[in-house]
Amino acid sequence: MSILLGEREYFKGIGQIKYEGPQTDNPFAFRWYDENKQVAGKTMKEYLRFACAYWHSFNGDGSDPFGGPTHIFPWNEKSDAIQRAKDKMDAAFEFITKMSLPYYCFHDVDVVDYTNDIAENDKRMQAMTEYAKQKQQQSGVKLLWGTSNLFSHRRYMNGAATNPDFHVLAHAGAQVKAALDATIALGGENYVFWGGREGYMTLLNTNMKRELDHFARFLHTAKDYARKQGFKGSFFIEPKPAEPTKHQYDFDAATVIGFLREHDLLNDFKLNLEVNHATLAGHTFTHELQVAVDAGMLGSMDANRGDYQNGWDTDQFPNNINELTEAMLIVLEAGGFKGGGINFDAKIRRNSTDPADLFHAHIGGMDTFARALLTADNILQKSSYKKLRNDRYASFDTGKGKEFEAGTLSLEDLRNYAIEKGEPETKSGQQEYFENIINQYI
Ligand code: XLS
Ligand code: NI
Ligand code: NI
Repeated sequence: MSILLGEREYFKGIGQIKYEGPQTDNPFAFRWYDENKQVAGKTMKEYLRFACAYWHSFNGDGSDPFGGPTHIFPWNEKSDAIQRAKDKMDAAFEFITKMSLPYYCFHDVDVVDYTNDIAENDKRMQAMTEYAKQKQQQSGVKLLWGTSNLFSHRRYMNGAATNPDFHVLAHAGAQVKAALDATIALGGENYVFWGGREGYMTLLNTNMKRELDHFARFLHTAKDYARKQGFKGSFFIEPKPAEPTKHQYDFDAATVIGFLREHDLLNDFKLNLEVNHATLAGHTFTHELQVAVDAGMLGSMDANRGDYQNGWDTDQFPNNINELTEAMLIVLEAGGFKGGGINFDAKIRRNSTDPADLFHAHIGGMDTFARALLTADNILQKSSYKKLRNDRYASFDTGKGKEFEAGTLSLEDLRNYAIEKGEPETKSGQQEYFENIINQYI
């Protein structure tokens, strides 16, 4: 991939980020991410399928509830909305190609500012779709997924598809239609639903059953429309337990899988799992991954990390090699993502104000994932990890244990076996040994 510049260069003085290996002193180089290196039968680039998130990288201005923007972007200078959106897209593709990121992801309103006029919004999105099409063609960068922001506008304060007012739901439909049209026109490989305000603030004013039925009906309606337009990709639901609502209906992986099954959506939908959302749900990220993998529902990943002291979605860039190694063990054993990839749903801090900080953040995240992938692959290839885990279940491989798994033993059979064999010997779970294997290969 070569750098794609627009009319002006936004990240001056920073060139293409290249692999230089673990010994390099260059902060603008990869130590572990070597896109052409083969791991588990694919190149790193094909395995990890990294994506840049438009919202945090080119819209997130560092503001928080206590203060306004700290990131003043040069691509926001023009007054015309379309021109501003084009400048931002120039900056985005310059960054994405300098980083050699193969994919990007966006919400409709990240690409271009929306108004209260649906026809005007559609016109803006169509203009930007044409522009993005050229950018993708010139650079080779692809769209991993598109989505619609159904949570920022005040009309969505009581939810979008789960709003008690049908009029609001219809507006959400209009917005999703346009975002789907754009995603399809750009060859987007997937489409994401993150249920921003699909939940409740208090059950006192909420008919949960009705809202969930509306949500399912909305997803069916959107899915049917996209399929009719020829969309072949996956739809992903992104679980999160709370924030901004007190309770979000897509609480965690298990809840979403149950919902999709109940409403006959399992064939078209998979999960987009986010690290920080798992933390907020009181789970490890590996728990969420394993639940999804076991159900054949692992679609994609929003990579970031939370903060051990703060209970909100801090969306920091990933840097924990132990945690990611454990995550990549699960992804590798599952044979990779089902159509998705690794999207950096992460933002630099409010006080990270140098243009270079966005590079450091992505370099760190990509290197940590690459190193985790290599480590996990080594563990699976060279260590006793898999054997140790399988051995714990050996009693189900033969004899009565096998018969139990096959469903041919009765409760009386279990009792007879217990009496015949007497008290079982204690068997260690060897947790510390398992933990040491991870560190041994890092
Ligand atoms: C917010 C979500 C959001 C989705 C896309 O917490 O992570 O960024 O990924 O709407
Ligand atoms: Ni996300
Ligand atoms: Ni999030």
